Amino acid sequence: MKMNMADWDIYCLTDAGLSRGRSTVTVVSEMLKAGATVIQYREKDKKAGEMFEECLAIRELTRQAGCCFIVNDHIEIAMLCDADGVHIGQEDLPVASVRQLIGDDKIIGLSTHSPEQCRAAIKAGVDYIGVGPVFFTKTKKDVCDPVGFEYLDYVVGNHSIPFVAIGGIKAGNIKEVASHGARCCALVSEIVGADDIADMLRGLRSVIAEFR
Ligand code: 3NM
Repeated sequence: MKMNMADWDIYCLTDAGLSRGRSTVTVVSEMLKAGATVIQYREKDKKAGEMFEECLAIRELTRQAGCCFIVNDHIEIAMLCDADGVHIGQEDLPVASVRQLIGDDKIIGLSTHSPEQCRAAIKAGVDYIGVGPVFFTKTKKDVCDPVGFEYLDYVVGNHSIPFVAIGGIKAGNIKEVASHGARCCALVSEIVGADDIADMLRGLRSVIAEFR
């Protein structure tokens, strides 16, 4: 069965390069301590074997915690570890082909950066979209310039598809993003780079809770 996306508040992502020496599984355990509702495995510099081993461990932990588990880019790893879904970008395989592989019971998320991409994503049948980058970010290579609040406001005002605001979101600006209508925000560096990951995530979740 497809996992419920309605309880997503903070969308957590892994990034070993920004985790200050902590292992990806340790980082995920800290996120789960704070009640993470969704975690995406996103590792750009690891070999498939290592990613597969980590995803198997994370699948076990997230299943025990009732947390949704999404794998970035690697459809084969998502399928092999029985993740709840995959997240893909504009230049990856077409959504219809990804759907053919993973089936109707799994979640497909797609990064979008413009109204045109939003409309195309909805037409293609994705389950949720990423909306960003809201602010400048160094975390994602080759991402377009920030879309500011203009694109976010467009999605909020015109569509009902679940979406995740992303890009440069921090403890200091998340309230502003939520006030524009985002009920789920994705943060990479602010969470994995925090001194106390669980504490940071608890604080971020409490901001979103004020808007629900
Ligand atoms: N996707 P941080 S921006 C993974 O706009 C990702 O699609 C983006 O990292 C998009 O929270 C981004 O450290 C990186 O800015 C977000």
